[in-house]
Amino acid sequence: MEDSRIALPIGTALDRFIKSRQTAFPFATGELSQLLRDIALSGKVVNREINRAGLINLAGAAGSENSTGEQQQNLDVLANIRFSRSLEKGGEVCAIVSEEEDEIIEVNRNAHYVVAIDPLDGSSNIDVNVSIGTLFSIYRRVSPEGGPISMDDVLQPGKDQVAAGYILYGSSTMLVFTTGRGVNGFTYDPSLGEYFLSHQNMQIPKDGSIYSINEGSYHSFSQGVKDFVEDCREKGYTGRYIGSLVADFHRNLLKGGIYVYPSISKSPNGKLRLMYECNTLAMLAEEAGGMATDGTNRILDIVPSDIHQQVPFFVGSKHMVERARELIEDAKMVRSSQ
Ligand code: AHM
Ligand code: MG
Repeated sequence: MEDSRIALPIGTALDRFIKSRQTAFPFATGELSQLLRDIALSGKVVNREINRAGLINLAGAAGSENSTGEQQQNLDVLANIRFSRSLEKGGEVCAIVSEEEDEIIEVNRNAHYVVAIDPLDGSSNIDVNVSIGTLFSIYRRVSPEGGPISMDDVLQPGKDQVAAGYILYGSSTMLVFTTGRGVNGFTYDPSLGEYFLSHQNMQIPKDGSIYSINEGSYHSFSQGVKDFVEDCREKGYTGRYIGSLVADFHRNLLKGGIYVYPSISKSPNGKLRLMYECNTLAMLAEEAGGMATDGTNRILDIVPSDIHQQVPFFVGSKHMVERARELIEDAKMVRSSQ
């Protein structure tokens, strides 16, 4: 077994990377390694289907709604099937929480891990050939294996994640993940059918100059969020909003920036889901030296009360997230003194 502290070279295959890091995983039994491999493999299958979607009539709406009442797309449904089937068959998972399912899916009672997943995020971009992504969070169950799954197994705060990551289906397909010892990115080589280490120990710049927010909702932002957007504009920052969380986050991770989905009138708690969108990226952001809050509180400290809970989300470069929090606090003080 290789020493997990030695950085592996660019070009290392994912499988070799996972194997060499296995001793550094919490509760190293090889199960978490296998779980990561299962997710990576399903990502290859989904990647293939996304690439062919226009040709095999997979684009478009499925005519059904997801857990939050949004229109499901054919590829949303398909990706959900691909990931849940492989997690079920893999045997390492006792429960799955998916954006596409109303209820918790109970799988193997003897398994140790709980997975929260958004199988395909960025629905509005699926049909128009714009980057989309898969997000996943992995927890260790707290109840004894063999027994029924309890809500305590599932509703764990993000700080208890043992691994988190995403697959970005972009101009190239990438798997980016952390097991709590730094963030590493792997680029998929479709000609070889393998992911290779391309981004070692990723660090998000502490300062950034990109802000990603849907400014079309500006009029329903709180005063603090409006002040923050104004601050970014005055500083001449660049506005970049793809509308695909994974893609917006990934760009900001590499270049420095902030992604914000605040509370707005039609979604008072924000739109994004704590368990399989915000916690996932919050763990990656913190592992890369960044920060994630709901405008006030650290995302990873929030104990979910519902599997599909939504929270306002501010994630990215540390100093930008701090600046947003400062302006939100200032606006609250002004309001309370009036
Ligand atoms: P989804 O899970 O239904 O795809 O919604 C999440 C997506 C994010 O990827 C993206 O950042 C956001 O919704 C865009 O929402 P909006 O169009 O309201 O700005
Ligand atoms: Mg989503």
